[in-house]
Amino acid sequence: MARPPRHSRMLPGRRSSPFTLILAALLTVSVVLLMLLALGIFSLPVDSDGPAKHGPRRSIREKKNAVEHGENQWTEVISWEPRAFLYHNFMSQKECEYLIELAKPHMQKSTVVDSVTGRSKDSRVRTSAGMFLRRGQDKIIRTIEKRIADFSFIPMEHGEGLQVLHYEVGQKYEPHFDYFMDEFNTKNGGQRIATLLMYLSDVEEGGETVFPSAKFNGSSSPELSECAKKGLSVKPKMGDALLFWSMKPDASLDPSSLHGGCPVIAGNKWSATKWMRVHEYRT
Ligand code: PD2
Ligand code: ZN
Repeated sequence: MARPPRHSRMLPGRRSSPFTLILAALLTVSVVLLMLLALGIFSLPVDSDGPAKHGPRRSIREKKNAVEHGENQWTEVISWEPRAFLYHNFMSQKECEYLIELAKPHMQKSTVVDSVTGRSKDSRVRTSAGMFLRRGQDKIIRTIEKRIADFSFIPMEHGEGLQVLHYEVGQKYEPHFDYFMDEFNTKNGGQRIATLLMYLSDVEEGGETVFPSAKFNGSSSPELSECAKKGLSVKPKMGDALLFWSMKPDASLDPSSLHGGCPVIAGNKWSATKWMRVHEYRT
């Protein structure tokens, strides 16, 4: 009887075991993935604090954040006297809408600080409605406050709670200083050193922030209201934030920081203010 050939295991046509097939499939998938990674077509999701931050590839979370906050975040120098900068697309539309919805049910007529007694009082100088949020109130607010600290170089602990403001047609905030003239209000945290004003909505007409004592070349855009033409002005745009300093780098008060909110002529204006102190502010 003829014996079976010695190398029958190697003969073509013999079936591979399921284990070999699975191994081969896994190997093929790994090779394809490695090739895609090498070509940069596909990237692994890594934590945004991980190494991908420093390379050309970004994690899915980083890309989402970039889209939400607008890839086009940029800084415009508004003036050096006073020191004022406009951070374009500082906040996402979602964040703006979140602050408005949070504040809406609690709005009350705004007040001003009496320069003699230091107490809040009703005034025709400021006709908006507003409400204070607690510092670090929730995750979204903490994220915004962390961003404010990063952009202003002033620690979060120096900030007062955010104040959300609403102006209807005709409502305004006459030119004023954000720093205090009384001794009472500086006991906690010292003087107000800087303000970050966030525009939570666009305004059809009016509502500009005006600096009547700023040094500037006097040219102004035709789309500004008459009030805004009386100084250096910023037109509100949803998501933009205006940082200006009430004190000079030598820690003296800066009178050129005089500023106001022009009357709204058409539409509605929503803004949020973060006042920052020289020292830590206890809430
Ligand atoms: O909401 C404004 O435009 C505005 C203008 C001036 C707010 C403040 N000041 C403020 O909150 O101090
Ligand atoms: Zn102000």
